Amino acid sequence: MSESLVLSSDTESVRSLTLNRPASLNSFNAALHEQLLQALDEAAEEPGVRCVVLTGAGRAFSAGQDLADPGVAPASSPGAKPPDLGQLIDRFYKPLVLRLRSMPVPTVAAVNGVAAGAGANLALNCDVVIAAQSASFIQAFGKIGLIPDTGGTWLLPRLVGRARALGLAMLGDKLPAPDAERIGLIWRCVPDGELPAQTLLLAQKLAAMPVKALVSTRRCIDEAQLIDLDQALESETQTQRELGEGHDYSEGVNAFKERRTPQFTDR
Ligand code: T3D
Repeated sequence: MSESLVLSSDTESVRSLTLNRPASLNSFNAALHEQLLQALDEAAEEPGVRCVVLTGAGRAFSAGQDLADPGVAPASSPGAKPPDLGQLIDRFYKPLVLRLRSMPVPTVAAVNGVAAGAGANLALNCDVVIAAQSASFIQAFGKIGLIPDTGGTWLLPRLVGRARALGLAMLGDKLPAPDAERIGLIWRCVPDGELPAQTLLLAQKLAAMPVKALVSTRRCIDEAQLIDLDQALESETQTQRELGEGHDYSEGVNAFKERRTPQFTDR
């Protein structure tokens, strides 16, 4: 039987998903897309999972679209039928981004090496991005005549502002992880050898927190980029009302008063 393209392992309530096509730098073909989407669906449905970590096997996080996939081969001669890249995005990349951004638990990208094209934007769609010091981010799309997809045009200016978004996307230069941290593209970078342990610490910390509130925080912050202040205040009111009725709010306040560690369970 062929080896799974997405390796899954649990440490307590943290589920780690590892992209596993190291020979082609974990680039995405249809099978990897299908397996990753299924793995994310399973994690979302499993009540015991309270944080999901995405990482890559081998020396890369992901080099984005598998450019050797016959399905994306450019027209071989004038007049030959070109590939429908829009269909590819509709079928695979769009559902992947929407799945990630609607996960009912926090998501962490542990960027272990180069993250290029859709691979970079896959990582940047996670709630918290931690990277090894030797990792890098490349908006490689422009070099092959494309625009940043996988949510890149939406994400990049929100993360680093228009000037840096355009610089990264138009030039397609390799951005080392320490610079990615400096300009606010990612949360932080850590020495290479510390990435697994630091990732687990971070993920376990998130998993022990009131994850329903954290996921609501993601939603409200994303929404607030699109609405005016009145609407954002209203969204905060509604969300806080709902969270105030939950178990985690009582547990958090009671634990504070009783000077004990809270046990959060809402999802
Ligand atoms: O196009 C569409 O279908 C629409 C969707 C677009 C989404 C996208 O993601 S577009 C962007 C696609 N990705 C890229 O353009 C990145 C291409 N790769 C690179 O630029 C470089 O490989 C890296 C900068 C990522 C790493 O460079 P380096 O020197 O460390 O490694 P390498 O030697 O280039 O690659 C190692 C192997 O991985 C090599 O195979 P080999 O020779 O050992 O058999 C290389 O061909 C393979 N590889 C790397 N990236 C891809 C890939 N194979 C298929 N697809 C790749 N994207």
